[in-house]
Amino acid sequence: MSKSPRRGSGTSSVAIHDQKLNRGEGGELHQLADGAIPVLTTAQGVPVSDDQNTLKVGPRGPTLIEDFHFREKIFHFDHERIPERVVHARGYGAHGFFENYKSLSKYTRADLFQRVGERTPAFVRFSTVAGSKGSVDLARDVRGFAVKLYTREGNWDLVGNNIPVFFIQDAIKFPDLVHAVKEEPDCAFPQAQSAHDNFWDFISLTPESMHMIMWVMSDRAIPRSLRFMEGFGVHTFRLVNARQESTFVKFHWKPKLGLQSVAWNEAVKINGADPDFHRRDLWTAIKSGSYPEWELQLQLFDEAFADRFDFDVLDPTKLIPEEMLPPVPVGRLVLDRMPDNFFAETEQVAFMTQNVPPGIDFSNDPLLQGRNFSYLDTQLKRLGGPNFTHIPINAPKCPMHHFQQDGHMAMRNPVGRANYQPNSFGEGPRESPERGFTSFADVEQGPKRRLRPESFADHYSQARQFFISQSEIEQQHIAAALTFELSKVQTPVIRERVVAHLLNIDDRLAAKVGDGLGLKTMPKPAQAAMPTRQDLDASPALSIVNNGPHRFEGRKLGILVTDGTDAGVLKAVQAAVSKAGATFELIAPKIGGVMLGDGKPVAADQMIDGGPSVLYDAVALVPSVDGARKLLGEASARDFVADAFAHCKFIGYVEAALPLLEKWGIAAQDMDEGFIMLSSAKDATGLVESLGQLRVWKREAAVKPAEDAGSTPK
Ligand code: HDE
Repeated sequence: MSKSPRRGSGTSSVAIHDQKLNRGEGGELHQLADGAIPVLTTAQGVPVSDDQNTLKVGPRGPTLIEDFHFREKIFHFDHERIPERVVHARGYGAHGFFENYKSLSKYTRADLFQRVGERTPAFVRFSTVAGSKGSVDLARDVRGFAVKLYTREGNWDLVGNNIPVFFIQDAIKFPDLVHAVKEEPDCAFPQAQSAHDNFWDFISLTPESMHMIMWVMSDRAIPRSLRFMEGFGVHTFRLVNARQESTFVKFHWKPKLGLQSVAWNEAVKINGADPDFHRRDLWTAIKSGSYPEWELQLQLFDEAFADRFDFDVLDPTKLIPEEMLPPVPVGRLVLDRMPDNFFAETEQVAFMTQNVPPGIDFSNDPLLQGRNFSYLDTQLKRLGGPNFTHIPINAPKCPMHHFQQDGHMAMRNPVGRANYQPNSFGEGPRESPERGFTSFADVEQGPKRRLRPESFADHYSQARQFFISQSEIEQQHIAAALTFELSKVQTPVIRERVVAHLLNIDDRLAAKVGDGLGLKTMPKPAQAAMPTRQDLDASPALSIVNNGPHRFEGRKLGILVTDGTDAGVLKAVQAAVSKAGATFELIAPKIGGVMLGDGKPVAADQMIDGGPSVLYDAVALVPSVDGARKLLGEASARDFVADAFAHCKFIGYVEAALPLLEKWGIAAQDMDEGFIMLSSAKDATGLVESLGQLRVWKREAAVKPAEDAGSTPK
């Protein structure tokens, strides 16, 4: 080993200061004109002379503790992480605005809802619940949909989910629920998955969770994009107007581009191919100017409606069907800017259900009441002190005047003498009975007890209503998801207990899952506090498939190309996709690209291994005859096509692709309406029109035949 003094692999900053022109590691040129590049300093502002080597005694001697630059650098690095969120640790945020369609002054004095067209700045963080910060995006899970609105009368946080109901009815059960769903404490797996004993054990012993279970076993729990999900405030809240009149309200965010989910087998593969699939999708959309948008819709109702509604509006395991109480559109939320820095904004943002401006108030939903305690508490742990409202992402954008002072990392410090009130010096702010937040003066009375209200006792009727509101294919997906999840449960009695609950929801569903699990005999239906109501009408609004967006806008086509690809067809497909407001990627045998049939080179976005078809909403196979021949033995190309077929995607193809389809087991009779021949450039428009249906779900019967009902366990 050489004993001569060494520099690190980078160029030392001494050398950098000495030179006007320098070559970086990659050989690229850095222009180092005086003043153009700032001098590296310590956090105290001391200029640093060498950032490549610690201070040592002699070239090979021990490191000196007086090396304050090294110590400060490592100290800060050691403390870079803050505790991740106990739940919703994995998330992704974006900035935007909310804009009113109309004034809601009749219902609320909330300042942000008073003036038509007014925009309120917003920050939204989407999340999964169970996994840690580094877990995959396509876990089967509820998605958080937390919205912070920086109103002129204080921040309003609507901390919602993409599912309108919740697992439990009382906040005191939240730690149990979360412990159960997270990785098991001894082995520390499985990560970001509910498919394990502890979760299903808890669920099987908690019948109030059944409605939510139907939702999380449905395709809602594996959304295609954060842009294609609904959001819900879940609880009943109150709007309170200037006359102190209260109207109950449920908040709904409806995605402009419609709802869309992926298939479970697809989700599993996306997690491997691109664990950041949802992040990348949101980042790419916003950076390219395709701003996702949601409409805020309100279900507004009074005490009389609440009294005659079938269920208790304070029970967070129940929803109000939209057909019974149509939501009213009141404004739109647009996300148009990604954070400059993930940590500063998305990681440090502190949502709190108790952040409400005057005009918005709580109901007595016991889950909401518990949350109002939890969120403030959790910020202290995560952000390290009481001054987290000084962090820009959490700071209101309206004036603030109060006497709170000092504490860790205080950034805004009071000036003047009086830091209390009342005071004799005429200093500082005073409260305002007119403008200030006033709680709705509801009259409460009753014995102080730990009690679950009788009106919360029906655990199955809305679970059944959700199930019967789904299309057949969605019902099959629910049965398949339950079968998959319970197949990972190793304790047979837990599996049976869940099936016993399903018997209270729908016999066919229970039979299907029982059969899928290979139960020899069916259990008895679980004991129910109240019998399941059979008279609730289906609610068509609850289906994703029956409410398709009928357009390909915002979606992505994967186009497989090879050397010799017909340039005319390719260009026509690209143009038609762009015209529909969608995007495409070219997938080629090599990332360097291909030479098209017209002799022009074109760059690829992905090589076939790096761009499996699960990353696209649909595919087009546009190889040349020779290119297709070369792909015949290529396993990744086979998967590309086989997965697109199995996941019921639309497949555009040129004649030259037929040998590929045939070789990979797709015979002429398998080619349903989801196969669209691209004989010439003219066919591209037809292809893109069909793509608006998003999936050919009826194909699923061919690729995944339904279980034989005759084998139903007795
Ligand atoms: Fe949360 N929840 N939660 N939650 N929740 C948190 O707050 C809690 C519940 C939701 O992107 C925590 O800052 C309790 C329902 C979202 O930063 C914590 C109960 C709904 C987010 C907490 C619930 C939610 C959280 C963890 C039962 C949908 C992420 C970190 C009473 C309406 C917000 C944090 C973000 C985060 C507590 C139930 C949504 C521990 C006690 C119901 C979207 O305070």
